[in-house]
Amino acid sequence: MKILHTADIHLGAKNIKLSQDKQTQLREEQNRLISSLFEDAYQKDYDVVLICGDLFHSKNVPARILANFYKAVEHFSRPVIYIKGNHDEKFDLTSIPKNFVILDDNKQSFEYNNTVFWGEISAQELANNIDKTKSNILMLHGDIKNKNDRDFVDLQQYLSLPLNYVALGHIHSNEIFKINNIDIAYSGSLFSNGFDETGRKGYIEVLLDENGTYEHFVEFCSYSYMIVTCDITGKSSYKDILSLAKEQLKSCKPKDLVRLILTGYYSEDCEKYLSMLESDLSNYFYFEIIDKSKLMIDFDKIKSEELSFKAEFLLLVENGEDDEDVKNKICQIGIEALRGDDLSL
Ligand SMILES: [Mn+2]
Repeated sequence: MKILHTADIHLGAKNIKLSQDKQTQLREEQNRLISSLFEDAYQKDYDVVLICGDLFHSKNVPARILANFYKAVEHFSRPVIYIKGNHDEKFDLTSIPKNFVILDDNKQSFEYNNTVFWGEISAQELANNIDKTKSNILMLHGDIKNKNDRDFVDLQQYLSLPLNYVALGHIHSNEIFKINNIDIAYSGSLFSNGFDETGRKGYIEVLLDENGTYEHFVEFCSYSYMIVTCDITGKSSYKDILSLAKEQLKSCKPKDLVRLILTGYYSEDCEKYLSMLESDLSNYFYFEIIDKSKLMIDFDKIKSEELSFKAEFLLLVENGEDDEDVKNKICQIGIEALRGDDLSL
């Protein structure tokens, strides 16, 4: 049996920080990706698709997105098995395609090709109903580690049962592991929806045969949110900063949403030309720079300057009664202000 395990698709989610135009483009891309997910699943002969919760972001998903999703599911024609997550608890699932199987309180299992898929079932009930002669796959949505999470799931109590695979949803990064010799995985979210979800996104391919269970992550989403840090300490010109930033951005693709964070210290004679840097580097779907770099101030050199306003300022602060840390902070901000720079407040 060949299974495509996904979760946390969050259809209808928006990144409100993006312009309306970019939001629309991203939404269209997600629609296209949903169609191609099920088309690929069909072409590559997956037997079933599992969706472990948070398929919808809220109960109000635009009709066009829903119609596109249901059409893709229908086209796949084999079972698409779904359990609800905390985001789609209240979603109305009335007009769904025939091959879309919902596991909930009313229907706790679904059997296909000698494999039983279980969802929304307590460990006790599962223990009473499980049939060892078949393959058994448990689907859960929740946090298995953090007991304080409202959606905590106590996985341990299921792990003495004869399960072949546990498909998890809720945590948005993918993770494959084994406990008590049972293969378990979080597929992670299919798309990311912000800079708090960086890295490549995709699904888990699970192969089940008489010898065991094998699974691996398949990168699928065409874009990622990427955060790249660039320490400009020691760079003496705009050209140097630009080439360092280019080097650091090497792993980013044109379809990515990229945040470049400048850190470190730059010398007084080095100009960063941030807007030029932004336009020289902006080969991405979305690009932003966050400048956290600070001016490196050679206090001794400034103080030795004659008839200098900056020198007068530093001496004034130095003779004050604040402690050293406060004095340094005042000097840093004062010199930045005198240069007309952004203040590192
Ligand atoms: Mn989620």
